[in-house]
Amino acid sequence: MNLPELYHASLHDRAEQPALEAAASDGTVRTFTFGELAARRDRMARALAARGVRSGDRVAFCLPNRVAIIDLWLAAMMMGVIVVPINVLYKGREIAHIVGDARPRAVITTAEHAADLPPNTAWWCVDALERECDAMRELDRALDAHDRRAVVDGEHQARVSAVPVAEVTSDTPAALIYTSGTTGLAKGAVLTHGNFVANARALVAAWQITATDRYLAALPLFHVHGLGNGIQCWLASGCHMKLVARFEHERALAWFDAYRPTLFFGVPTMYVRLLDAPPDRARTIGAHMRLFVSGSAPLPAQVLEAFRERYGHVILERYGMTETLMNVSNPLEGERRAGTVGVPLPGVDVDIRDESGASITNETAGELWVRGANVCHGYWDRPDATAAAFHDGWFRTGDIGARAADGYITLQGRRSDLIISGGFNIYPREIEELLLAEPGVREAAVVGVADTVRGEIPVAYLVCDHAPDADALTTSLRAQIASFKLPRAYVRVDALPRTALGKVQKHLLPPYAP
Ligand code: MCA
Ligand code: AMP
Repeated sequence: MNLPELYHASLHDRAEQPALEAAASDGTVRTFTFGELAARRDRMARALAARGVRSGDRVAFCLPNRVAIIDLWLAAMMMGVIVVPINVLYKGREIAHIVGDARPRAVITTAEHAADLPPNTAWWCVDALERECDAMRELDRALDAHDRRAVVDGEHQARVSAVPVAEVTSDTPAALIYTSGTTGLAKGAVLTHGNFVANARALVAAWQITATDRYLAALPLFHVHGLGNGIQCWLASGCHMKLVARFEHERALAWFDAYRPTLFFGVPTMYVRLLDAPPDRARTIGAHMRLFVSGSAPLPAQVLEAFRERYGHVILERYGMTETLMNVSNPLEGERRAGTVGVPLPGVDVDIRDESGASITNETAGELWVRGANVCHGYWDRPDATAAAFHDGWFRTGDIGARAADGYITLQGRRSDLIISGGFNIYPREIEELLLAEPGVREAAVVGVADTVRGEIPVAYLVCDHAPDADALTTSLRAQIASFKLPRAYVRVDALPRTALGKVQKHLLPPYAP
C-alpha cells in the first residue's frame, strides 16, 4: 500500500469532517475539513509541477510547523516526490551538508530562515507559494462560475493545469530524513511509502487511535516523531488534529484547556514542563485525555510517577529511530512498565545480539537488531553506510538493551556517544571539531551531562592555552550550529584521559558540577 491509499478514507470518505485546527496563511486560527486539505494538496501539487518538480525529485522544507508542510507532504506523496525535512534550528553549515547530499530542487522556507541557507541554495518562499495556491483557489472558483473553456487562455493555462499524479508503490521513497552517525556527518535515511504505512498501521492499532480522537500536535514536523507518528496516525485514523508552530511550555496548558485533546505525543522534556501545572488544572486536563505517549529519549521513572500523580495517567513510552520508525512500545492495555520501552510492535522483530552478532536468549544486554516493514531500505547515496548497518535483512540500531523473561525491553545505552537534549540529537564529534578550530583550543571532548529538564546537556572539556572564554566560544559556535548543540559549560583540563591507543576515555573526565 502507498500513502495516498492509506489517506483515502480520511481525505475523501470524510471530506466534510473537520480535520485540522491551525493558523491559516493570514495568521488566524481556523479549522480545515479533510476535503479542504485534499483541495489544498491538489493546488500545492500544481504549484510544484509549475515549478518543474517531477516524480523522483527531492523537495526540502525548513519551517516551523504550519499547514504548508501538510500541503507539501500530501502533494509530494501523490506526485512521487521525496520530501527532505530540515531542522528549523539548523544553521548554514548543517543545512549545506543536507542540501549538498540530497540535492533537492529547492528548499521551501521563510524569508527569515532563507538567510541561514548556504549561498547559492535554490529556495522557494513558503508565503509566496501559499499566496499562489490561494490565487489558484480564487481562479478555480471564478472558472467554476463561468464556462471554464471560454476563459482558459495562455496565461491561465498553468493555473488550471491538471493535478499531477504519479505511479507510487510501497517501495517508492517518501522522505529522506537526515540522522547522524558517530562521525557527526548526517546520512539520509530513505524512508518509503511502505515504511510509513507499516508504522502508521501498527501505531493506530496498538494505541487504538480512532476518528473520535483529538490529537494535539506540538512536536516539530521535521523529525519522525512528529512527522512519522503524529501526522501519519492523524491521517490514517481520520481523527482531529490541532497543529501549533512549536511546543511553548508557557502556552501548553492553555492549549490543553481550550482544545481538550484526547491524545498527545511528546518528548520527555515536554512532560517535565507539563509537571509545572497546578494540580487541579492537571487533573481537569487528565480527565479528558485518553493517552500520553513519550519517546525520542529516555523517560525517567520519576517523571512517569510524578506525571501519574498529577494527571492521573501513566505515560506510554515507546522506542524508535529515524531509520526504523517505531519498533517497541509499552501496551495500551496491560502494564506500562516504568524504565522500559515495552515489547516489539506487531510486525517488528527485535533480536538482541552480542558483539559477535549471535542472538542473546537470556536477560543479558546486547545490541538491538530490528527487522520489519517499518525499517528503511538504506541511506541515500551511501552504499558503504547501508552495508555497515544492515546484516541479512536486520538493521543494527546501535542501541544497547536487555529483554526480561516476560518480553519487556529496557534500553541501557548506545554504542555511540550520542547526546539527546530535549529530544534533539547531538553528536559530540561535530562540536569537538568546531571547538578544535577555535584559537588556543588544543584538545576537546564533549559529553552529555544529566539535566532534569532536557535529559542531557552538552558540556565541553578543553585543553587550551588560556582559560576558555565561554562567551566568545558561544558566539562563534552559535553562528555555526543549532542552539540546542551549544555546550552549556566549558571545563578546562590539563589533558584528556586517553587509552594507550590514544582514544579519549570520556568516562574518566572529572565530573561536571555546575
Ligand atoms: C526548541 N527551540 C525551538 C524549537 N524547539 N525553536 C523553534 N522551533 C522549535 N521546534 C529552541 C528555542 O528557541 C530555544 O532556543 C531552545 O530551543 C529551548 O527552548 P525552550 O522554549 O526553553 O524549550 P523547552 O521548554 O526546553 O522545550 C524544548 C522542546 C524542544 C520544545 C522540548 O527540545 C523540542 O521540540 N524537542 C522535540 C525534538 C523532537 O521532535 N525529537 C524527535 C526526533 P535558544 O536556546 O536559542 O533560546 S525523532 C527521534 O528521536 C526518534 C525517531 C523517536 O524515537 O522519536
Ligand atoms: P534519531 O537518531 O533521531 O533517529 O534518534 C533515535 C534514537 O533515539 C534511538 O536510537 C534511541 O537511542 C533514542 N530513543 C528513541 N526513543 C527512546 C526511548 N523511549 N528511550 C530511550 N531512547 C530512545
